[in-house]
Amino acid sequence: MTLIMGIVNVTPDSFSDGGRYLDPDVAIAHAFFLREQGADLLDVGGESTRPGADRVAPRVEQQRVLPVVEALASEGVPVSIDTMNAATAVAAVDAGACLVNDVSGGLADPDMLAAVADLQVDIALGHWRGPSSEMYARAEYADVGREVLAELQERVAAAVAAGISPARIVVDPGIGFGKRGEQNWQSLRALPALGALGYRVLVGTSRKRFLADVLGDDADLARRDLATAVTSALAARAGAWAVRVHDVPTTRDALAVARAWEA
Ligand code: PMM
Repeated sequence: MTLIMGIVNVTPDSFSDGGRYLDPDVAIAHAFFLREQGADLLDVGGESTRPGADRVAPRVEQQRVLPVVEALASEGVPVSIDTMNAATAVAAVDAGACLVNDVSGGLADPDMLAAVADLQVDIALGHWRGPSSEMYARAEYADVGREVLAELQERVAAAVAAGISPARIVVDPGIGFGKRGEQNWQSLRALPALGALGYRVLVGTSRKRFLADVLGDDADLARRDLATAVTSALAARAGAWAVRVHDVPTTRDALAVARAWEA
């Protein structure tokens, strides 16, 4: 059964919800709300990765996320920490996080993979070709599906070489990261092949730009959430272990209906 990872962005500038949950109490309340709505785990992040975003100092990132991680973990809620910084991963796991979600696949911080090996927690490795400020400049592919797979396999090999057990590894095609419009659909078509590598697969399409390319620029959040539910259900059918979403109920219902079809 595909899990739902609810998104808790404690940032001033994430593209669809930036600034709404910067106050830790508001973020915590929102996280518990997502949990009640059916999120299996919550992904807490303090640095926006939206295209063009600037990096945030790890100290600031930690001030944002640690109170939220602690409040959720102390109530027994499974938490993942969305970070590219090893120091933040270490502090968040110390505060109770059980999964490190690194969209850069360990590339942004050379200390990340060794740190996670020491922590003995799960790690999600995203497909990534460079920081948000320059990621579209690197969106050149001959065969995007094949290249995403090959580059993720390199990140898995680096993680295993750093001492991370293969059973702890999750891979993510990095939808929207260094990929334009159609390249995202090609990456999603490669999900069965990605799953065949033998690792759990995480997919994050929620509210992303490539959905608006299909729906039209005037599509509001509700329409993007519906599109997210459809892509998440299709990702589930393609074998995804978890889908990362902002709006839990639409995707929860879509997954339930898709599961009924499968049964
Ligand atoms: N996308 C964003 C942030 N973190 N993590 C994973 N594993 N996969 C993703 O696709 C992903 C992520 C960007 O989206 P947001 O700014 O709406 O959180």
